[in-house]
Amino acid sequence: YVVKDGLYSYKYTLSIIKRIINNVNMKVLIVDDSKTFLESTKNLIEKYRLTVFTATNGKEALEILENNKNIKVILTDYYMPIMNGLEFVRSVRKNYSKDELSIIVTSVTQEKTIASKFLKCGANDFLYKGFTQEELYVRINANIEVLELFEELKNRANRDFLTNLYNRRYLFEVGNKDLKIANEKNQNFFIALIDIDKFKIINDTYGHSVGDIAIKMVATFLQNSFDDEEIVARLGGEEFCIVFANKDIDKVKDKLEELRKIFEKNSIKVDEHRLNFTISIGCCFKRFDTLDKMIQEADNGLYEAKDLGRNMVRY
Ligand code: GH3
Ligand code: MG
Ligand code: MG
Ligand code: MG
Repeated sequence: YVVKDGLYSYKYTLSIIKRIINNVNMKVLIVDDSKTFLESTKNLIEKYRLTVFTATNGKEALEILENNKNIKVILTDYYMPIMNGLEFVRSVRKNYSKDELSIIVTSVTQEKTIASKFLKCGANDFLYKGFTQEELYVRINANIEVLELFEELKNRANRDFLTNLYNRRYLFEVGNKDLKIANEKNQNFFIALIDIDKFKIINDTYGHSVGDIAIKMVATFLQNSFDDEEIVARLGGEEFCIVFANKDIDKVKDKLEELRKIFEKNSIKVDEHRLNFTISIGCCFKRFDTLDKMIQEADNGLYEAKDLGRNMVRY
């Protein structure tokens, strides 16, 4: 697609191919009062395998933005009816920050100060109309690259290095926000702490690196056992926390019991070793004002489970 109309370095070509494969979900919104510009630019960008939305004015564009997830790049005109490009960019930036959405401005204007005006009010890039196909591609590509770097950075801050589950930092930040909402709306909010039983024996018997693989496998299993609505986090060591917002209490209890049984009945295979271990779960089904207090409460349940012989769910 893109690669054939110019000479690109190997690395750049690879990054484009990767993007074409990965970013089927990435969407571009073009805002311009010229229907011919919209049509021709849409065609160009679609060759790049990005989904394109078009709007003929800022108001329409804001509506499209609100109703569609994953719009990552906006290409906007300056002179337009209803609201001009500057007003449009300011409105967009009220709700969408630069780490989630890039704005590229295109205009025929020859005003020397216009690019800086746009950049100051929240645009990322400025292109004079009459740009070549290649320049458009390269600019969009560069802007998407920056968004991907932000994404990578957020992942590194929010995810646990060993398991790629959410880490403690993310759990407390997002969990407390969700808990606040649940308290305001008087909705169910539960947490479960899961700790592997006698994990030290696994480390002592098979070595720390086998232990690490086991922790990773448990993490992946837990992640796949819940849907996107639950927060599945690694609290540390071989201890995990699940947050259930607005869920039915009986269904959660059944689910946790089911999980306990799965570990009881199955073993994990690491290299030539078969590891047999169980898990203990402590829960908190009562809302407190902070996640910290809920975790303490669940930890009491976990302690009881360990005390009473492990391999059980306590609330
Ligand atoms: P209990 O049933 O009481 O939970 O016994 P336990 O042996 O699992 O004890 P505890 O939960 O207190 O300790 C967990 C052990 O897990 C301690 C440590 O050796 C090991 N551990 C903690 N983090 C890691 C890790 O990242 N990798 C590996 N391989 N082991 C870890
Ligand atoms: Mg115009
Ligand atoms: Mg343990
Ligand atoms: Mg532990």
